[in-house]
Amino acid sequence: MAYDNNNIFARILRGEIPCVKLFEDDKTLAFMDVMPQAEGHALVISKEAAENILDLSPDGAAALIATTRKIAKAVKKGLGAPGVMLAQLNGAPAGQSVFHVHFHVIPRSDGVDMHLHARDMVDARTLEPVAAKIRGAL
Ligand code: DGP
Repeated sequence: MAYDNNNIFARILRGEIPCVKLFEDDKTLAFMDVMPQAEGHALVISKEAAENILDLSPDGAAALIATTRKIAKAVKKGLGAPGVMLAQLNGAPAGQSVFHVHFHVIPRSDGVDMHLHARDMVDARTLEPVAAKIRGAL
């Protein structure tokens, strides 16, 4: 499948759709997931036009991992998360629903189940106070 320039994350990168931003550098962007599977669920995307990690350049993959690690540390510290889950889905059969390469960073705690993947959208305004805590720990 060819990369679709109008996928939702490409539109966020172009500033056509808002996001609750956490961090940005020349190769990556991190922001809050609007369909969080847990409070503090963040996404880290590459600025390369790549559908999945298999299409991403080695340099782009290295940058994506570096930022994912940075955000995971901030989620752990800023939210006091005992565990942090990283997920990265390649292709619809693997559960990918937005076809622009990204990592999920999901805080986890004992005995707290995750919500279903990409199911329920929250009001973006509710994400800002959580994002502020993550930013504060970067
Ligand atoms: P995946 O299924 O791995 O491609 O995950 C895509 C994630 O993107 C999913 O958790 C829901 C989230 N998502 C979908 N649309 C938007 C959006 O417009 N803004 C934000 N911030 N997240 C989105």
